[in-house]
Amino acid sequence: MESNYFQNIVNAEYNRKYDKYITYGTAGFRTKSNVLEHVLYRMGLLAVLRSKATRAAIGLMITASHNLEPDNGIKLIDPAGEMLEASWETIATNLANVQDSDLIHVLTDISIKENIDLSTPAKVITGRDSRKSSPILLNAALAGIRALNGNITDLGLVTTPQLHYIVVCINTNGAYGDPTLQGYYSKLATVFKSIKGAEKNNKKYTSVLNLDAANGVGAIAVKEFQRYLMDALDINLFNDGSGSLNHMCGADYVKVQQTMPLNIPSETNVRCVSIDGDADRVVYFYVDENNKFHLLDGDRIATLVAAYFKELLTMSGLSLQLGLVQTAYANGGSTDYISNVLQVPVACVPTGVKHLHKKALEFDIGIYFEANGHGTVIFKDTAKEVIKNHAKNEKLSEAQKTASTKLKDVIDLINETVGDALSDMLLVETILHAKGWDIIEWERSYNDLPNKQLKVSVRDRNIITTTNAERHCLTPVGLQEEIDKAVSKYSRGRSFVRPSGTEDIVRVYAECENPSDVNKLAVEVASLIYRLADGVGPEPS
Ligand code: 16G
Ligand code: MG
Repeated sequence: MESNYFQNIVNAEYNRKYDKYITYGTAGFRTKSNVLEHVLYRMGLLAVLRSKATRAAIGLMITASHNLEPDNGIKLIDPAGEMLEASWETIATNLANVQDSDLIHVLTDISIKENIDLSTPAKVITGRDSRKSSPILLNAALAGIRALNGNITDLGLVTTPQLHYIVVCINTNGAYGDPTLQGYYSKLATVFKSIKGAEKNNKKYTSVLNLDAANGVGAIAVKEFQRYLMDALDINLFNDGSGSLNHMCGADYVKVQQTMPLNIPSETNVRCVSIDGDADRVVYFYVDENNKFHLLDGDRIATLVAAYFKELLTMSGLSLQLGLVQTAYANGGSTDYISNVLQVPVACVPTGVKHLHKKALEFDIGIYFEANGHGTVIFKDTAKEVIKNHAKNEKLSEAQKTASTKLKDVIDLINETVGDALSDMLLVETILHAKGWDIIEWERSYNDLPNKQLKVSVRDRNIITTTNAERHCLTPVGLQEEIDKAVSKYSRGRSFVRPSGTEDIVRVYAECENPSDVNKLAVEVASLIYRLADGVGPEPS
């Protein structure tokens, strides 16, 4: 059957027109949009095979997240809402790079090696962000899916987390939720309103916030949410799609530059939120009376959420295992606070959602967040069952009952399938409201160490290899020793380097106690890379 099955896939329109090697990286393929058409076509083909292999619906999202407008990309979403399984990333890379004449052969090979029953029906759910190049790339993907007779549900303009959500809803036959966008908005907004109750404000908490939607697809989702939330949250929307995507705005810009995004008014102590171009990351920030910028990033959200869950578990009398997962980018201040004050177990894994998600699955309630604002909370099915039954227990005290009901309800506020900027924002708002905190109170829980990130261009970034969750550099030989020497000069100093998975550069992270030293440390380490790893362009200074 194999040779016949693939006979319709030859399509000159989607021949390979670009011969640079392209890799399925941290979050799929991501590069200049004008070289991606054949890749999208091939990923349409692959999505059909993946669907047949897993006998479930697969998601295909066209986005380059926080990258600027000229870029685009694609990620495939596995049946349980997770990132594509690692072994298939290699398959995807291979398929994207083969010559057109080898395509049928490679597809046949995949179907044999993966033992795919080609008569199994296939279903692919597609979505795209708001980039101008996305419709063309979507057509290429749809052509690929159709060439192998896959069934298509195209959701049109959606955030990445909305697509993850709908894939899971479909694959659980609606048990996770109604598999529509209306279902998504309604599930989250309903539970948000019900937990928050009729009181809009509470002590220092007010329901007003300024939201920077990065001029991305998240702006559409925010407008929809506003209809469902009604006046439960007063969102002032900025960068709503009328300006250029991710340009001096959005979660990545705010996190890396540690500055206000374009267009957000500098209103003293007003809670501000930035999401990224596909709305799977969120950070908070504000400016104080001295016009000083304050960032509350993924680490802050993680600690706020961990403290809230710990409190609810203690108050409800449940002994479920709570854990938090971070990456090397987590600020040392947050890690100390989580371990020493909250006393919640904390794990460190390599960058990339798939690593955090996997580790978080080990806990009954696993909270994971990257400092860049990507994260969520996941619950073991058994934990959900325990919480549900506990909330029904008639013997509980009033306080225990309230806490366990809150715990049960808050599960529905969380998009467990992947980090979701808007669901995370609703969770943060719920917690701040419950505590009666403004953003200043929230920031008070611990002090971040001053930190700095730099990029270094080198001839081949893969020269840099790391271990120990990217905290230790293995090659080039000698680099780690030099970094150690540099770090030892600064109180509470820490620095690490790693090749980016999304850009052709090496990233440097540095933190230390004294704000005036952090630049020095970052530049010192960046110069070491430049010298020991064959830097190109100007030396960092
Ligand atoms: C992608 C990852 C994110 C990671 C970032 C690192 C997903 C869905 N997203 O955006 O988790 O933090 O890449 O980028 O996995 P870098 O390798 O360029 O530093
Ligand atoms: Mg994103």
